[in-house]
Parts: sequence; structure tokens; C-alpha cells
Amino acid sequence: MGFIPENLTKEKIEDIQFKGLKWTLNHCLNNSSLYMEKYRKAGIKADDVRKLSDLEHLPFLDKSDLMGDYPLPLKSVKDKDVVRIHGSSGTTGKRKIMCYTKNDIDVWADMFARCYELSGMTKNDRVHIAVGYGLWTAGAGFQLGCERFGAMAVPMGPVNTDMHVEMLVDMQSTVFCSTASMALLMAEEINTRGLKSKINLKKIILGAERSSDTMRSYIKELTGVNEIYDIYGLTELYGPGTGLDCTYHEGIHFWNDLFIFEIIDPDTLKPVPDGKEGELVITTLKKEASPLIRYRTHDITRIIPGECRCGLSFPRHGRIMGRSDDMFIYRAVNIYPSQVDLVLNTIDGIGSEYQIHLDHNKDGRDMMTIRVERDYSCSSDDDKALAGLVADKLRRKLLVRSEVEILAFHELPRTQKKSKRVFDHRNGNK
Ligand code: DLL
Repeated sequence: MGFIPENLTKEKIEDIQFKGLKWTLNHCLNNSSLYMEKYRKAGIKADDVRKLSDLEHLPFLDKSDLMGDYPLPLKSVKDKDVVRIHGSSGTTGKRKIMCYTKNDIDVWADMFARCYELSGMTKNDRVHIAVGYGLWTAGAGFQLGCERFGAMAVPMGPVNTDMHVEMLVDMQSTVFCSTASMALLMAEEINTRGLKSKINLKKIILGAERSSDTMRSYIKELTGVNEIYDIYGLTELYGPGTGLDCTYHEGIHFWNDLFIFEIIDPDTLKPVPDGKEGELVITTLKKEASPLIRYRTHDITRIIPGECRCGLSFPRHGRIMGRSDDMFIYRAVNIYPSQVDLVLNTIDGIGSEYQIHLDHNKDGRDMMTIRVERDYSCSSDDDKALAGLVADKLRRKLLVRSEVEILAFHELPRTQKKSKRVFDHRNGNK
């Protein structure tokens, strides 16, 4: 295989990172009006960076910078050198559009092929790709990586469930790639249609949103797959493929010869020590068309200290806990949806699907209702006790009271895309 580089010592990585940072900085300050203006205002020149740790003094780049210069905010190459664009879904305001040179596409393909290699895939695998193709990076990324890797891509995209199951059975695909929500939807469909023994899936690679332990073990049970891998990535960073967990599933290995990952405290904007949670900030080392210097992802995670049992020298970050913009304030407490799913994970008798509804009660006080599905194997007789147990555990962990509604199995919506978890109806929001 050989997509994952070997023998990258700490010294070699530092050298690659420093050279990559200097190249990126010079490239941005010579070619991008957005960076030129930002650095002029900050009074910083490329020569001011003399060592790797000087990165800490460079200004952050944020979503607002990208919105301001729509549609091609970071373009740092000539039009003739751009071979493709991709964009985010744009559910909150204008979408973020990134452009790619031929070399960017090449780097992305290699980076993604590393993920497939890390998952233990071989060229004999058949890879059912069940994410959207088009402006979104997901389909393009899984496809590109698969072709570079040399396995057989089955490029399904967002077709109907009948067609997915038919092709899973006919093609005997061994790897299934999708969002976490889609993997759940398909697992339930395979179960309902009694197709577990007729399919041949060995691995699922899912990402694009958070998945809980309960959700992953439920998907494994219904599909009979041995391994579920978590893949991270974002449109601003080529797309999916910036890292994957290895077979020990103790964090996501990321490619630190292509990016510098920093974790900062989102309030003080200062770096936090390894092991501590904070916001992930990314600098790219090779990206030509839309390079990023200290880009605030707003994703919350931590660097996992120490070496992985798999022996791979690439460092690890934890599962993404959520986005700092997903955090909501309820009765003066800051809460992330992931804190709710971590509590739900510890309770038997409930499924993986949940929604958080925020409202005002009659006297104007904040009200939080957690709607969660009863496990498919449980009866409604125990709903009252179960709701009490869930409410009690949530109160102990989050230190706030909430209402809990137990719903029938499959009552919450399933989606092929990313699931919405928080519904804030306060201030008239729907
Ligand atoms: O979701 C790229 C992708 C597609 C990754 C398919 C993995 C699989 P965007 O639409 O730009 O790109 O959304 C990026 O999704 O900032 C995270 O908040 C979230 N996200 C991505 N991967 C994960 C993951 C794609 N493995 C945003 N776990 C990111 C949790 C994830 N959240």
C-alpha cells in the first residue's frame, strides 16, 4: 500500500511543519488580498516567523472572514490554475466556497487513501459510497481516495433506500461510507428487511457529524460489521480525510505533515495543554488555492497525549464533541449536545436517537425537553420509570432539571444527511 508515510520522527515533522508554514505564509501574503489586508492590519510580515512557535502570534482566520469575501474568499492562485470548487451546505448564511488546484486534488487523494489504508482496507474491497456528490466535498472525497487507493468504488450518492440495499446485496460491498445518520438509517433498513445474512459488509467509515457509542454499537449489531471508523474533515480543509481512528478506536490519527492542529481556549484564545478540550485551529502546509492560516474550526476536541497502541507515529485528537456554535445556554448553564448524548449512552433501555427542545414555560422560565427513543427491544410499560431515570442522570451531570419524553422506537426522523439535535423555540424560533 504505502500511502501512510513511515519514519517521520518528531524532528522531521517539525522541519516539514516549519517549511510548510513559511511557504504558506509567503504564498498567502503574495497572492491573497484577504491575507494581505489582515496581516497589514496586524503589522505582521512573513519574515517575522522565524521558528515554529511563532505561529502562536499570527492572527486567526474565522468564518466571518470567509463570508466577507464571497464567493472565493481565500483564492490565492490565478483562475487558470483552479480546477474545481466545493462548498459547504450553507444552512447558516452564505455557503463557504473553497477552490482547488490540480495539486490540491492530488494531495487530497493521497490524504484520503491514507485513511482507507489505516482502516485496513485492501484493493479487493468494494466501497459503497452513500454520501452526496456535487458541491459537498463528501462524495468527491470518498471517491477520489478510493480510486487513488485502488479499491472498487460503488458511487451511490443519496439515492433511495431500495437502491442502496439492492446494490449492497448485488455488489456484495465490503465497506460502507456515509454520515453517521445515514449509517443508522441503512442499518435499520437492513434489519427490517432481514438482509443481514445477505450482505457482506465488514467495515463502516462514517463521519460528518458526531456519533455516540450507543449508535455505533447498535449499527454494528444490526449490520454485523466488525469495525466502525470515524473520519473527520471539513470543506475548508479539502473535505473528509484529515484523519481516521485506527483499529484501537482510541482517537483520530491526523496527518500532521499536511496540517498543524492547535487546540485553543475559545474564550482566551490561548493554546491549551495536550489532553485538555478546546477549539481546534488549523493551519495548512500544502494547500495552494484556498490556504488556511490559524483557521478557527469551532469544533471542540483535544489532543490525546502519548503514543497509540497501534504504533503509528501520527498524533491523535479525540472524537469531535461538537461545535462551539452548537453550545446553548439553559438556565445560565452552557451545554453541548454531546454532554447529553454522553449521559444517554450510560442508560440501558433507550436508543441512540434524541432531540433537545428548548422553550419557555408559562412563567417565562427556560424549559428543556429531551425527547429520546425507547430501545427497540423494550416495552412502553417502563416509560415512566425510564423517563425519571434519564431526567435524574441528566440533572446530576448537567446540574439542571429537564423534562424527558420517551418515544416509541423509530419515532424520531432518520436522515441520509446530518441529524439536527437541538431545537431552540425560545424567542419565537421554530
Ligand atoms: O462534513 C466533510 C465530511 C464528509 C467529513 C463526510 C466526514 C465525512 P462540512 O460539511 O464542511 O464537511 O462539515 C464540517 O462537520 O467542522 C464538524 O463540525 C463536522 N464533522 C465532520 N466530521 C466529523 C466527525 C464535512 N467525524 C463539519 N465527527 C466539521 C463529528 C464531524 N463531527
